Amino acid sequence: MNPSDYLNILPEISEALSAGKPVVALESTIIAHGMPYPRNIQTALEVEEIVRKNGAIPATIAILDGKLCVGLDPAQLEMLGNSTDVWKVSIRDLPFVVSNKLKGATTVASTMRIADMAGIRIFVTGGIGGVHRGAETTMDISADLSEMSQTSVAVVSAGVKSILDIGLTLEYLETGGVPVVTYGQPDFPAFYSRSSGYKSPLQLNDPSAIAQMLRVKWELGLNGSVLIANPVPVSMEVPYEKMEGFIREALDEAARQNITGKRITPFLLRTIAEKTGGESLNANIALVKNNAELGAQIAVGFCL
Ligand code: PSU
Ligand code: MN
Repeated sequence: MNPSDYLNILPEISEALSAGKPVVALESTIIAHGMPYPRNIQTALEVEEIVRKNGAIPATIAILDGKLCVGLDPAQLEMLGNSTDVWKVSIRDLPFVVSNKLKGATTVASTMRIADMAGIRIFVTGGIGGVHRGAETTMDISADLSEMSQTSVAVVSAGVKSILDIGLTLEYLETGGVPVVTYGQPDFPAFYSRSSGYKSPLQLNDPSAIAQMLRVKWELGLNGSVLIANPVPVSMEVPYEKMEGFIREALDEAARQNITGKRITPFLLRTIAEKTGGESLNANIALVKNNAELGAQIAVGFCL
């Protein structure tokens, strides 16, 4: 078997790819483990619609029945978003979940890998995984970062959530040769907040300029991702200082309950959403939609 024998690409998507039309990959961990039902499904459908309105074809990626699925139908989305037995699949989980024909939601790392196999170059998410606070003792550094240094799929995110050590995450991306470009402002955004206290290494103000940079990077033979950071819309922002308190409480709670490894990110997301009484969830949904718009525009520019 070749890697491509494991792919199950919806006809609309494979036709678009062979015709050189814009396609945007979307992840499924955000649906299965990042947001509560039913807003997760509703958001996933709206995000696909936004990608279409902006001229690209959406390709939500997940693992079902031993296949790497590129593009899901509404029933499959519903199943992923409303089941309790869906695996969170990062790179190392891929062979186990595929060979045992389990249900799998893909993280940034595994979504990138599968998008690459399918030939999709632009991927939209909410936030990437990174270097966790305290990583100097836990060694908890997301496989998203190592993936970004090797796989040539650009990632549009709202920056990095401050459940992570943002400074160390930016350092790690530099070491991995991953350009970090913020759209439209000099500050690197912190997911719920437009500013993180860190300057963005790069700034570009127009989707076609971002598309051109991607083209040049890969034409130069420089493999790997580009992190495109898109600040949350002003009206939906939760200020950094306000989030910081909730994030510290969530981290303390995780330590008390001894939550580690792959469970930590979903645990923190859920706890923060509860603590902010839904305000963080509304911001999360708004920023993913905002990223879908930018990602589709970049994909359109990339295909010209
Ligand atoms: N950060 C967020 N929202 C998310 C995730 C991260 O702000 O939904 C998810 C993504 O799927 C990401 C994964 O790839 O968590 C990272 O998990 P880990 O830290 O276990 O690698
Ligand atoms: Mn981890």
